Amino acid sequence: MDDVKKDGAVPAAAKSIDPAALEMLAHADECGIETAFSRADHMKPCPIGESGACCRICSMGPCRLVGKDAEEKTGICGADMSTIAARHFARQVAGGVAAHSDHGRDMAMTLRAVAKGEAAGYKVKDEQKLAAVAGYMGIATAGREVDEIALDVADKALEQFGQPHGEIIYTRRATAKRQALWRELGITPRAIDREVTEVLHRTHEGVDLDAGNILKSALRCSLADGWGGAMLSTDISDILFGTPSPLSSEVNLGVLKSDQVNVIVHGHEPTLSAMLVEASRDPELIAEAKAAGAEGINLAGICCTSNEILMRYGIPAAGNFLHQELAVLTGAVEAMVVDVQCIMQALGPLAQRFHTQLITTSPKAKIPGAVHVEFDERRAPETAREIVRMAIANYPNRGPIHIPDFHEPLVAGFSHEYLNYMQGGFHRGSFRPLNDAVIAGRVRGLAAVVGCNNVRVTQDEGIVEMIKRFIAEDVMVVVTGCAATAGAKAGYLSPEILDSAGPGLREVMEAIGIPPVLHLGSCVDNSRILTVLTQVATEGGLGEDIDDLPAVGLCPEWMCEKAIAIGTYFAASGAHVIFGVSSPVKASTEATRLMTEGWEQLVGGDLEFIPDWDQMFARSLELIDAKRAALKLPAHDPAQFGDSGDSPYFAAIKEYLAEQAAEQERGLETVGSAVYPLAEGHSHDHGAGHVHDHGDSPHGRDA
Ligand code: BF8
Ligand code: SF4
Repeated sequence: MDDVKKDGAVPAAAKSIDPAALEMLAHADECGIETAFSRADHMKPCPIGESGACCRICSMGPCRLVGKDAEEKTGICGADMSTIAARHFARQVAGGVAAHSDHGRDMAMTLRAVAKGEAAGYKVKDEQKLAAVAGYMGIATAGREVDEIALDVADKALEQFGQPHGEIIYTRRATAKRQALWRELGITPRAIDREVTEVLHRTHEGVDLDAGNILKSALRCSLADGWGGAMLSTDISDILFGTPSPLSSEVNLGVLKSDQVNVIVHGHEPTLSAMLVEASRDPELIAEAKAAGAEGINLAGICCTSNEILMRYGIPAAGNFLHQELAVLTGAVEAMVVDVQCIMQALGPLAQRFHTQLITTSPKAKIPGAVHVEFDERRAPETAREIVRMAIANYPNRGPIHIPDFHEPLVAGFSHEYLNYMQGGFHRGSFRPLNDAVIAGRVRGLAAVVGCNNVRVTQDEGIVEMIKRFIAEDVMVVVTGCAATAGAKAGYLSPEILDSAGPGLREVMEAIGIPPVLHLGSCVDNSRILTVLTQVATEGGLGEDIDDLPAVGLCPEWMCEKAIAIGTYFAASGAHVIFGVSSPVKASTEATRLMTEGWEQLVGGDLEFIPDWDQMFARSLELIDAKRAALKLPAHDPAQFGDSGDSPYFAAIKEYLAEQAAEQERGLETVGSAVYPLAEGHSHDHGAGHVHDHGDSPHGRDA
């Protein structure tokens, strides 16, 4: 993998493992159009900056510490390599926390507007989740109106950003042991904006000059994301749009339709895209699309906005981060609607070479070449309709199209509430069956495979390799973000994949009734993983805290600051975390030591960078097995279990998918259908005519 990358141009076949991407890259070459993949051939990473050895904090520099004795050198102010690397890393954490948390703030602002009756088209969709969140926040619910509670929740959420005193309230959702440890170390986050500001202050020229101390402030800052901004974002999205429960959909560029108006949503926030879901199903607009010569309106997603509306509405995913340009290259996208984060500026000039209308919607994120239609929650349904109409009007402008015929079925929509429900129902929800399976060794451990695509490594390869190898070794996998989309494109989020799971894992997944690879949502939904791990730790039998669990977190293809923030908050929460690609502190032996042994001693978790997939996987199993041994659990023995037949549950899913495929053959729209018959009150929304059997509610107990 990475050896191919060292000398510039990467052979075409090594750019991606996704056949749709390879087909589109060949098409781009034929058209003479550049993409991030081809630009990466001509833009090698700067080895000094890549390794953390460049400081550009002040204008006496930039100072670059290079050469054999680089670690003995200093910058002009005397800053040594460990300070320079740690400072840069901490600023990456602050950047990531700022991005996720500002997204969380916007969600809280929308909830506030809803509660005050000022947001047209939105409402509190999940009252049970609202009550649960009010409970975490100590807000009374008895005898109160939904909007009153929602207003208090929104205001409490907004307080978390700038409160002058106290601790971020959601840190109380961690285990008692973890809370005490954070306090003892002085890393309990106080307010979200304050932690970001403090890292920027400390890493200004001439302030904190001790790498260990700088990195400790990075830990505290990251916790303001994981147990602050991101967790609030997940919760408020669930309140407004529904807590996810499993549903089926499809993924990859083949979800674009040659005969329909294709609208792609791309970015991270679900607010406007949820309204676009409604608009794309509006009979009046569908009629207008037909009048323009199309068969209908097809909404699809890229990046985490995609995950948000996939998880709740079953809207298909056109791809992950590196698919954004490839989608435009199909020539079949009438409008690409972007909000914030992970949007390439290259989309501006690229869209102008096709008929695609690039539409920016956030005042925080404008792109040259795009039309700006600003999102305003007071008139969101009208904005969404306006955008869909722009797309319809653009349909006749289409030139030749090239849609690669690759699309995979997937099941998404696993919230921790649903996992509780699945393991015991509404009143008895728990993680007991999973904990017992880990204790017995049927499930060897748990792995979270999350994060981005990065052109410096073969697209999706590391993510898919890890998922494939983990489940074969009886390790249960949860996925989020672009990693979830990568896994889905390779077929690993389909129930069929149970056949690739090890015998112990297979038996347990059949018994519980969940697949071996669970899509938990977007990148802010990594907070769901913190909740799951905390609940597993408190369920009993696997120690007392996250650092006791046989679990690892992996981000094989990390790209941006948000990924760094996520990795750091998992480490600060006690998890062993491994990133691929390249270490941003590799130039400093001391910064590297501090983030591995140093953090392990402090918080029980750590952050390692291992670019080689084989070594990454071997290290993951080593960490999982070491935790099993420390808990005095039996060593994993795949021969001990096995030969389970298909449970009625999986037989039902397979039958369901077959039916769905048949219906699609007949031209019926079935994407987004519920996989399981669930109670009312669950999240996914398929419009009129969608009915459910009654049963237990998925909104079970919470950690
Ligand atoms: O927030 S995984 S490339 S889209 S940053 Fe961006 Fe990375 Fe994708 Fe989701 Ni997360
Ligand atoms: Fe150089 Fe120090 Fe300025 Fe950094 S802060 S650029 S190391 S002089």
